[in-house]
Amino acid sequence: MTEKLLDTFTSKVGRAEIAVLMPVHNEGETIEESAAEFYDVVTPKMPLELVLSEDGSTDNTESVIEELSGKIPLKAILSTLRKGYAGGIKDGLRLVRSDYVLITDSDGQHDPRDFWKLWSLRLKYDIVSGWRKDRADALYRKLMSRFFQLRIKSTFKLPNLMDITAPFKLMRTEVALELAEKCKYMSESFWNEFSVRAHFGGYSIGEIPVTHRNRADKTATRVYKPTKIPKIVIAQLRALSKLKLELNA
Ligand SMILES: Nc1nc2c(ncn2[C@@H]2O[C@H](COP(=O)(O)OP(=O)(O)O)[C@@H](O)[C@H]2O)c(=O)[nH]1
Ligand SMILES: [Mg+2]
Repeated sequence: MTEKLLDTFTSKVGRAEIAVLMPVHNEGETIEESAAEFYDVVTPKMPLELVLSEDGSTDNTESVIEELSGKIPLKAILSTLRKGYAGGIKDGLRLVRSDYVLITDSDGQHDPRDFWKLWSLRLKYDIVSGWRKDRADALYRKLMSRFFQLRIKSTFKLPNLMDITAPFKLMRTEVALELAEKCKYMSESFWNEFSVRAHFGGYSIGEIPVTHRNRADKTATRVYKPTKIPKIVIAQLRALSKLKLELNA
């Protein structure tokens, strides 16, 4: 495995109160637009620590990020080994120096302007989460997500949240680090495990409706490819049992 770190943020900007962390895998078509969109929305009001955590891409993602780091200040990890969504988030969090972090996908499905809605609630809840009221994903993907969210909520007696797996969450960086480090079972559904661990850790979660758009490159999901579904379902059910065993012990 080779890993490369890029940092044009520290010398050009230095410090910020907010970081936006994006996991990135094979997003050569989308990453420049989605990262720049966040930068353009946030930086007129305050400095932004943009952190891109890329791994395992087989397209031109790496060179797009390298070029982008010359245009806008950012930090990036580029790794030849695929770490998965959870691994990407955990490694990216270690680069964050800001007090708050928004974790969001890099495929353009979230609208950066919604960041301000979450930001305004940061003192009210430990974790502010975007609720994808009209979720722009394939039907099978939405049904699967709903099934697992219901299972998780009833198994772990979670409060009645609308969208625990929403990949658009704002919190203090120390909370993100503490919870992410504990997540080890649900590699395909990081946010399910994260929300359960947040609940068990006594952290409050508040939701606010946000826009959910089609992927900017119009192609299907990187994670939940239809051919991988049976394997993912089995892995998820196994992970759920392990988490239950650990938390009941
Ligand atoms: N670092 C990293 N990011 C990933 C990996 N797999 C997916 N992603 C990113 O995670 C985000 C969500 O992936 P996506 O396929 O859109 O999942 P979906 O929206 O849940 O269907 C995207 O920004 C991907 O680039 C991975 O193995 N490593
Ligand atoms: Mg997506």
